[in-house]
Amino acid sequence: MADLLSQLEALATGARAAIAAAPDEKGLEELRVRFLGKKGELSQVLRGMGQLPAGERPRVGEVANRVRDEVEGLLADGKRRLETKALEAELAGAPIDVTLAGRRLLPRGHRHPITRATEDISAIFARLGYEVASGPEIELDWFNFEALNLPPDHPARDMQDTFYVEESTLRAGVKPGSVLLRTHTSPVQVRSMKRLGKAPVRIICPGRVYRSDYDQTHSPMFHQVEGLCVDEGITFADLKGTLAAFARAYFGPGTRTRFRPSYFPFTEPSAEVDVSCTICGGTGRKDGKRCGTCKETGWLEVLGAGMVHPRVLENGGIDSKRHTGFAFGMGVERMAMLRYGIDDLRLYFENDLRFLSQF
Ligand code: 2NM
Repeated sequence: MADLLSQLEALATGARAAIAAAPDEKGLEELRVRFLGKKGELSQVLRGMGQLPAGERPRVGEVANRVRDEVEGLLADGKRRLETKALEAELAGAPIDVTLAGRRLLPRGHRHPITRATEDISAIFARLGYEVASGPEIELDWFNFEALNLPPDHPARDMQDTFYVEESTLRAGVKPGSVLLRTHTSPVQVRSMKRLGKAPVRIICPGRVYRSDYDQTHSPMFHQVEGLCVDEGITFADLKGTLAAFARAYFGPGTRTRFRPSYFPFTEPSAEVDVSCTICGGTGRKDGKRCGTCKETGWLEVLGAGMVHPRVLENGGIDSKRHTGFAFGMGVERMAMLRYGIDDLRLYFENDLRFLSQF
């Protein structure tokens, strides 16, 4: 028995010294195997217990358990000590520069061309002092039509052309046919005028709009940017100067503009605005052939505009005897097509990465 007890004592002494001297966690693991492993020193000693008289075994077992507990404790302490040491060494060493550029180019996402065009257009007007305004896509008939001087029998108000929110889904008390998906972003301008309650107003309203129309050149949802400028003494000359400056900023410095008389219920007078063709430069000919983009006319229609009808100003809470203003609107799908040479509306909604990755 004395023999086994002294072996256990020697094992404990050896383990204390070895664990204290272990250089790293790997060395510590080797020591665990050496002392406590299945074929380790402790197992070796315990195998000798079989030769002992039964009465002496409990005493040896007791000491063996104490030694195993001690060695396990030393190994755990040693692990904590080495972890702390490694961390301190790392902290004392060269710092990690988290601002360094990556070593590999990671694939990045892209803005959708519609987003990009919307942001580019808004940024140009932001430089001219306009603020971006937004409002609900589910709108009241009053803001979408009534306030904009569209008579009740106007074709745009027809079920054929506008998506109305079904009566059964409306809250109690809401008049049937009075809630719809906005058909333009003009209601945002009426809301903005009312909220501001005074001139000057300079806002740009980008967003989704909805019309019941679906074919090669129409999507039931599309994007618009509309703008509004109201102050004392605003004239048609301000409208022309602003939109000509916008066209040059968006399509390039050589871009010319042309204003043709038109009609909108919410503006008087009204105009359609053309820009010189971005493909053929306004010549109507491209590479000796007829320019297909402008159909050889040299002009592209890109904007609608006009002086805001006094009734619309009054509906927005603006005194139309003191103030005048101009407004304009454009379709973002078309603006992006002309800028990036996109020839098919469906590309915007197919989400084909071969298309999207180009922006
Ligand atoms: C257009 C064309 C002409 C327009 C008018 C207004 C408002 F709310 F101020 F009356 N906003 N936008 C307008 C005028 C829009 O889009 C082709």
